[in-house]
Amino acid sequence: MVDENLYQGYLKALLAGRRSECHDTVTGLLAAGIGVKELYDRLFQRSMYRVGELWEENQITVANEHLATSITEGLLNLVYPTIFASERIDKKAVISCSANEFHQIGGKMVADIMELNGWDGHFLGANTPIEALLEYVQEIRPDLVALSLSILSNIGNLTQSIDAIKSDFPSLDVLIGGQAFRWGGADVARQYAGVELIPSLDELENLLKKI
Ligand code: B12
Repeated sequence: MVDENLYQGYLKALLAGRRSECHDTVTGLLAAGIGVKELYDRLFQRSMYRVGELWEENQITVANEHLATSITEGLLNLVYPTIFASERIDKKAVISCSANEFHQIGGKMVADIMELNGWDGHFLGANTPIEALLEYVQEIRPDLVALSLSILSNIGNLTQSIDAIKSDFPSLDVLIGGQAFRWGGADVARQYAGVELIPSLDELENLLKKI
């Protein structure tokens, strides 16, 4: 459904800040029945990864990147009617980025996939201090916690969060994921019982279907 032509047109509009054109593309895809994961992976993730490359190569400015990020974050909410229409299954997850982790779009997508599968996805967003995360887990008592990591150098903050969760809530399952693991860190999951590294939204959905 997201063919090359559509993707290239969308990317152009995103980089030029043509918000209404991006909006129309996404509403058109949703009206045509695109799946949430396909929309996320093939349009939003692909275009934001491209934004990152262009930014790294100094072909676009920080302002262009911020604009593309802000447009994408707004468009994510267009899936609300779809994800909240799923039948609820009385399960809760807390999803968060580690302390000092400001990349929040991937974590938001994880929360949305949980909602799509009937879970309540409590998404805390970027840069959540460990104490605040623990307090919220204590209050909500979720069935699992999912943590998102984009910058590998932040892995110390992630392991501190896992240590703290496992110390206060030893039987609580923790999922970890995010693009940081493209560069390393996969051994973290093996150091703990009940911590699993999930490489994609597809794998996440497979796992949710088994719980
Ligand atoms: C937007 C952006 C920012 C924004 C983020 C704002 C926001 N509201 O989120 C801001 C401006 C804050 C930012 C800052 C920085 N950024 Co930045 N950023 C990006 C950019 C362009 C897009 C991020 C994004 O939304 N991607 C799209 C999402 C959908 O992809 P995703 O996060 O990978 O998520 C997917 C999967 O990983 C998965 N997933 C994610 N989390 C989880 C969790 C679980 C449990 C599961 C199952 C799955 C899962 O689900 C998603 C869907 O498949 C990326 C480029 C890129 N490659 O992504 C650079 C990028 C991540 N940033 C980078 C860098 C270097 C930085 C800075 C250090 C720059 C600086 N010098 O200040 C800072 C660090 C700030 C910090 N401490 O966090 C580098 C990282 C390189 C590296 N090797 O670590 C990248 C790759 C850019 C680049 N090419 O150089 N950034």
